[in-house]
Amino acid sequence: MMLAAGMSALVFASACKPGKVSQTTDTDAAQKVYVAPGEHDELYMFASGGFSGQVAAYGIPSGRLLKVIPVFSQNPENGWGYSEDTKPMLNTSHGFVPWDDAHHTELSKTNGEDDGRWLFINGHNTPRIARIDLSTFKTVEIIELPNVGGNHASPFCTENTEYVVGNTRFSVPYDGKGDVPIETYKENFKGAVSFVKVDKDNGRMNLAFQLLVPGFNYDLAHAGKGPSHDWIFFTTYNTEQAHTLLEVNASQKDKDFIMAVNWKKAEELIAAGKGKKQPADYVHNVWDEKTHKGVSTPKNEVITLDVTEHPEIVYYMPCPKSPHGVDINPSGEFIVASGKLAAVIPVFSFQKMQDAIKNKQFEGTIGGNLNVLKYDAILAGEVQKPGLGPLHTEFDDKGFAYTTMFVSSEVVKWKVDTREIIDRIPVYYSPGHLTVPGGDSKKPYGKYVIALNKITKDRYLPTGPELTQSAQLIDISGNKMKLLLDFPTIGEPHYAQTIPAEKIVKNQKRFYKIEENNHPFATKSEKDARVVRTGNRVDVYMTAIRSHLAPDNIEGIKVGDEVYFHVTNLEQDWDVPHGFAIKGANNAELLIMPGETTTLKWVADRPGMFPFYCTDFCSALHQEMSGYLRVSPKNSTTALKYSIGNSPITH
Ligand code: RUQ
Ligand code: CUA
Repeated sequence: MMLAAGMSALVFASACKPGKVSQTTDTDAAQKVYVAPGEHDELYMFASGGFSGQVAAYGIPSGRLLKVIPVFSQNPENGWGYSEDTKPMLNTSHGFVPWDDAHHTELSKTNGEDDGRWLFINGHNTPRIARIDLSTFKTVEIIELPNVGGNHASPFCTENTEYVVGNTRFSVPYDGKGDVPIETYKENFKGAVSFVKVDKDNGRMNLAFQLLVPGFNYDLAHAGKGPSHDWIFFTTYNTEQAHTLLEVNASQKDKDFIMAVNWKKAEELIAAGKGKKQPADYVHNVWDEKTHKGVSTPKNEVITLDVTEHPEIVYYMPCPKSPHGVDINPSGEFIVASGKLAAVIPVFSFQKMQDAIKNKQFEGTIGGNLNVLKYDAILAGEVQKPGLGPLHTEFDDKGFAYTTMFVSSEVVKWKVDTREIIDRIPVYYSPGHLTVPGGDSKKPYGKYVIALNKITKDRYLPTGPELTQSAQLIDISGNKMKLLLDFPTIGEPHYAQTIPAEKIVKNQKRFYKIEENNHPFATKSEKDARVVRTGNRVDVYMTAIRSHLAPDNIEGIKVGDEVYFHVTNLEQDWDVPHGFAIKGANNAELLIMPGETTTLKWVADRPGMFPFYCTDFCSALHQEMSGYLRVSPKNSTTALKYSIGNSPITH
């Protein structure tokens, strides 16, 4: 019955679209979000694009979109996933996968604080974790995760980014064991928690080990900090272990669990050789900033540890009902779970949880021998009547928590110590995640909360059957929350993290040093520009500098030739990319950063004259930055020839 009520409330929220709702906006809201021309925003917000597979960077408080960073997607704007150099970044054990469902952005942390070095994001559908370098705003690494179906509880990092962690949303039989009847779910389907080690100097990721865990749906995660440093917490749902009509069958029980994992102990067990090597196919793609190329390396083994053999590293904390988000407050003492079908927000005490483990206050077991802690023994208190459909919580610098209510469309402010509700504000509509700057860290910056709304209905000009999704900026500097601004977002922002701009700005890379360019086809000076034929492969070593491409006349290309344009941007100055495009190119253009070399493959498909040109308006003579390539029939005797100006290029 409880279930039916919860379900219909969820359905109601998205089916019934109310008209204009009266609202209060702060009277000087415009001033608070106005960033005068030439001025910079105070914060960056990095939001996932959901099914766009991308990340978008916005300035806050203005809400201005600064950049879209392709991650698991191809992007014609800069050739990501189209150029020969970037294609390996989208390689997987399933081949080239140029799309994913990217949910959770996670800033790297040092001592529990956002350090502005890297941004991690999950690929949910074809399980992967990506790392973006925030000095270049570029995806520099993607690692695939084996044994996982739906990498949703991911990527969350431990207090010093020792690991980024991911867990499976859809439990599955482990790789290679999947050809079994679906109705054998209970015996054959399992979860796997991936611990990806992050090198503290260069960020390099490495799948260190996987914990094999019971076959539930693992939804979200957050690592502890301070006293809870050694632990990471995952929400579960479908602990009923249903495999069909989950909408009903996965909501039978009054309580699901938070799975608490002592990752420090797990790490020790692995170091002591307790793990088992298992065959597993996955790939690891790394961008090399010196060669300006991605390299994809297949892997075939993972170290696993079955937690049922080491029950001291995993405890289950009962939690009402189908919890979604799990969030740890800045001090690391309180663990907040948001049961999307629950009427309260339970707040657990880490200290009480440790005591309960010591005093063996258990109320059952899972998987034979994993202990379930007693709810009452570990609870600090409940936030009563918070609203409908609590999903996610973030924290400010003053001891308050902010929770989104998906069904009742509001953000609720409550006091962490006392669980008392302080304020609530409607948002339009159905918020999923929210972000407070530094809001999942040890030292929140506070000042704003940004609600990420799933449904906007009447808030914006219509755009066909699909309306934009949006963010709402709310001032939390006072006692009462005040709505300041609506701004549309790209794709579906699931999670976003927000960080003071100064932490990012100081690390910005302005250009790549040409003398450090180790691209195998780099051309470091115009006099080295050339065209080399090897059978039907033609390599064009081309340079770009304001305002010409060299060579700019090429003849002797024949139908069927595979032509590789390796374009080196010789500029050594900030913000002077050049572009490259040629007629009939069936991938994309290139956008080449200063000092970088990038390769475009193009096949000559017919005789004729093919103009090529720079696609980025780089100078007053940008329109002059162009050339011609002549294609002759396959059997023609046209000699290979290339030049710029009146004389051929000589070496
Ligand atoms: S999840 S709200 Cu990945 Cu909460 Cu989207
Ligand atoms: Cu180079 Cu336009």
